[in-house]
Amino acid sequence: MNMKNNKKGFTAIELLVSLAILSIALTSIYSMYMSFIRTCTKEGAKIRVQQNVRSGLDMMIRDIRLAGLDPEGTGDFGIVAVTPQRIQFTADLDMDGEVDDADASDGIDVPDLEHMAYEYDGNGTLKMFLYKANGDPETDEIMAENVTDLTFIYYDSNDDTTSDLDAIRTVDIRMTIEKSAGRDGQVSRTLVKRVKCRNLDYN
Ligand SMILES: [Ca+2]
Ligand SMILES: [Ca+2]
Repeated sequence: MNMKNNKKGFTAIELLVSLAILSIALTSIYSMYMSFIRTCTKEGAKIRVQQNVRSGLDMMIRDIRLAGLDPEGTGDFGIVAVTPQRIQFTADLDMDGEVDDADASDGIDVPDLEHMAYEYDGNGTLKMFLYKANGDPETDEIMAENVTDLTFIYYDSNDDTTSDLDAIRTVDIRMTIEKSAGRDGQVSRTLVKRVKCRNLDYN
């Protein structure tokens, strides 16, 4: 009987000790887990910011590459206006032979992107503007931030710089982006992208 009681007592203490150890273990696993989640979230946010910048710039390059797309041969599509900080152009993305009227109220879809501009505001932000078929502005969207410099340079078919809208065939995009380098603060990176606007050959 005594033996049995002792054994029971020992088991109870053992149980308490086990519970204590388990709760310490769980607490430390939980705190490790939470710190893991926090790190993931922070890294994820950083990656998302970088991806956003990259996808904004990739989108701009893709859009400029399509400038003047005119599969119906209407002659109504091409470069509309250029400055070193801004390029405005049209492209018949839905291939119906018309510059479609942008309507941002039902979301941005392909026909809304037929008359657009990219502009660097000289103050960190690259924006995309969408226009109505008649040239009235419809909406604008921030495509990249932390841009410290952005210049468009326009070339003709002989690779000479030009500001003649009909002569432009290639656009160089020179941009400097500021990136966070952790403890070291900000670092600048300059990229040059050459965009051949093949559709402009046919206009
Ligand atoms: Ca169209
Ligand atoms: Ca729309």
